[in-house]
Amino acid sequence: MSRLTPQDIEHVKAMLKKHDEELRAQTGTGLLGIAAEAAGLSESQLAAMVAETRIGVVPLTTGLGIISGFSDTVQAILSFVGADAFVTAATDVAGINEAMAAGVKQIFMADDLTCSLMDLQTRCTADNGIATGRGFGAALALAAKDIKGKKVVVLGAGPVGRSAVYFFLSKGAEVVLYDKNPVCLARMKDVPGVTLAADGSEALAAGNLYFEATTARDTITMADMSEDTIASAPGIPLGISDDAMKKYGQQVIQDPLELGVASMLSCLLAKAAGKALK
Ligand code: 2YJ
Repeated sequence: MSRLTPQDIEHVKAMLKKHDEELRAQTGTGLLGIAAEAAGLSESQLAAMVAETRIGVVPLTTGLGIISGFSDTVQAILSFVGADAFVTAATDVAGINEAMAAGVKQIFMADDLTCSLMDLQTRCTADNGIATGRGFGAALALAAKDIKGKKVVVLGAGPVGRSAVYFFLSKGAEVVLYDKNPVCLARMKDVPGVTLAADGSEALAAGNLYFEATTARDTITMADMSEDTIASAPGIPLGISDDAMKKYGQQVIQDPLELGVASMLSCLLAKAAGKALK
């Protein structure tokens, strides 16, 4: 699992509107619409739910400590999609107390292992890894118009990759999966609709819809891309090589935090409303 650096997220706040427009050009809908798709909601259903939120974002100093700009950026993303969100002045337990005193309905917190959005009334939670898989999966499905019956190549069988695999299967796609860790890969061997590849090249040769959820660089290079390729790439650092990005960047859906946080919100609100995520 990668830890975000302040550099990864320094431009996110200022570029939210532009990123939303880029996503719209790539997928036909913006951050809110993609998040809605990730949670099986319509955009208007999600907008109505989001309008009822009151979210405290609590910075945590534990472990490796505060990531400069992290909580502010999370708050900006939540506000951008219509939520009522604020960052507590205090950190850690005092921050939770502050949020409770302010009457929050949801709390967002992240330490070195877990990034979670919690609903206080229903006790539902949304995990960043699972939501990120669904958010970037939804973006790829929307960009490809319909993925039913199509092959989707997934690189990386960690929490994000696995969540995307189940999302793609729920949409009727076939999945070709590769992870360099044989133990992670073997865990998925009996999942119907999933074919395990022997290596990255074999996986990438199987289709032109890519989901890159590894923590390695250059897993997808120029030779793997063409005019027909669409890649959704939540992995940090970005797995698409620099030259491939230069030529095919418009076909790559990518951001460090926006789709993940927006999808945490949609997945949480869907679960809190009693909707099972397929
Ligand atoms: O509050 C803060 O500023 C920090 N405690 C934020 C830490 C953010 N955590 C991470 O980046 C971890 N790698 C966990 C992310 C889980 C993603 N699935």
